[in-house]
Amino acid sequence: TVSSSVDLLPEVKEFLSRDVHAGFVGGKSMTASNGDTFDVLNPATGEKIATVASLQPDDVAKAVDAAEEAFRNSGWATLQPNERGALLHRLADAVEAKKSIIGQIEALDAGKILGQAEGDVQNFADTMRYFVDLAQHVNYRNVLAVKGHEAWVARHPWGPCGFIIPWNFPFLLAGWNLSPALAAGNTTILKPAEDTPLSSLYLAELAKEVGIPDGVINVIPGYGHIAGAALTDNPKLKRMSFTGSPEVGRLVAEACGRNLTPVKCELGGKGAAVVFDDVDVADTAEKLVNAITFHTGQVCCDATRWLINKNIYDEFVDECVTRLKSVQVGNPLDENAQMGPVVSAKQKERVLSYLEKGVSGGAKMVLEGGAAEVAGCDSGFYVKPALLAGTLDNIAAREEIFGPVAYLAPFESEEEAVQMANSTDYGLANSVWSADLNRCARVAEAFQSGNGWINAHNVFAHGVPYGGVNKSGMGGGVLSPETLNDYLRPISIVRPL
Ligand code: TXE
Repeated sequence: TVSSSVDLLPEVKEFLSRDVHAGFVGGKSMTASNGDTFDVLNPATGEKIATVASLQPDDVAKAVDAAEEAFRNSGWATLQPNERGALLHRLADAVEAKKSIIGQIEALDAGKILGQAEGDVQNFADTMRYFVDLAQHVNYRNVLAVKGHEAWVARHPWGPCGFIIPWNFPFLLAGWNLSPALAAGNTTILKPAEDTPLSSLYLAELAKEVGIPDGVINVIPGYGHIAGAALTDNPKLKRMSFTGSPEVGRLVAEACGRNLTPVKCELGGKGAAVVFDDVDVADTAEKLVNAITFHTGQVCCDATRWLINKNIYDEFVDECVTRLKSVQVGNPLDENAQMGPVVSAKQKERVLSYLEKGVSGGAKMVLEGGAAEVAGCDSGFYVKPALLAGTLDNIAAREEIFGPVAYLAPFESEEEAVQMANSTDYGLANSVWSADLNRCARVAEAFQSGNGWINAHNVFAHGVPYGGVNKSGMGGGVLSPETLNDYLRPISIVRPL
């Protein structure tokens, strides 16, 4: 009944046909100690596509023990970087070779447009290769010139590292998080989000197939407050990395603080796009519309506050409205779909409630959003793009909505625009749009955020750190040489001569 122009691959059907998708610990599948499971739905149709083991605290403890055991005894941590790299390159190659399979699993599980899901799979492979290659060039014995002493800094992997990731980029974030830790020789425990555990479970099996030792990559599906909390509380973890909401980030950081476990948090955002009056209005409107509809606006670094110079405000808004109205909402497996559903009924509710709260708080509805109907997908979690306008103290301009909703506000001067962009507790990514590149550079550096983009939004490159400040995160971000360094434990060795 579902309007889908793509047939599921036999491997995907086979994968989904399992009775229970177990966790993967120490190279073996693991069901919950108490037998609990949870259902995974296809956001496009609301239909159940898998039953997944809901791992319990005692199961999580076993996963951390398995990672610790593998760190000590599997030989993984003591391989030379090139030997470890050869195995990880095999994993990256296998992921790339299975791009259409993993892409379909991800599209079904996360409600992601198929081409975008495949892009995430490719990004996983590219990220793993980037960190593996970088790890060949680390100075693992950095000799220091100290008068009267022989001294050096040696760098070793830490041990078992924990990762908790969200549902918006499940496979890509598995790659961004695991790659530096693995390339540096650590062992890992990954807790995927309960909405989207399937691609991580597929990955764990693939890792075993290519010869990554058992216990190096453990995947523990489960609820955040059960499996996630048990992982964060585990004192045997040497490092923790969390990606998700600020509310849960705080809980994770508190638990890690109690154990003095170093923690990296990548949290939400409320990014601004500052648009000056010398831009090509149609081109800029198109790019911002593409950014806010990409993965249905469930992107933490999105521009969700569009600050527009008052001279072009009306023209810009008209351009955006026309474009947003023509966005084709549909099943992610339908080749004509430009924007898929949001991830869950809960997320759909959240998006719709923010539209209501925004309007009752005084915002003007410039383009009415609301629930969207998609033929053949009556129970899917679809919403339409929406535009609100008003002052920035409105709740819809302050809080992260995580849907295809942008909030518009006019500005008069550069100074005012910067002040408006920075008037948020978040600090992940902002962009500035102008033909005057000196002005762009000035404004971008005045942003209080981890990332500032010029005449573009959502630009990533391996080597450029990506991460937030303030309520958007802590711990230095991801994707850069510094990230690899985070996963290496320094020890200073000194001998008086
Ligand atoms: O995230 P949660 P939710 C924002 C976005 C979204 C909102 C809510 O605004 O609408 O958060 O999403 C695990 N201890 N972002 O509720 O709960 C959970 O199982 C340990 C932005 O889904 O933060 C999942 O694996 N772990 C964000 C992960 O945390 C716990 C992406 C994220 O879930 C836990 C996602 C606990 N007590 C949401 N409770 C971004 N920055 O991209 C939950 N988890």
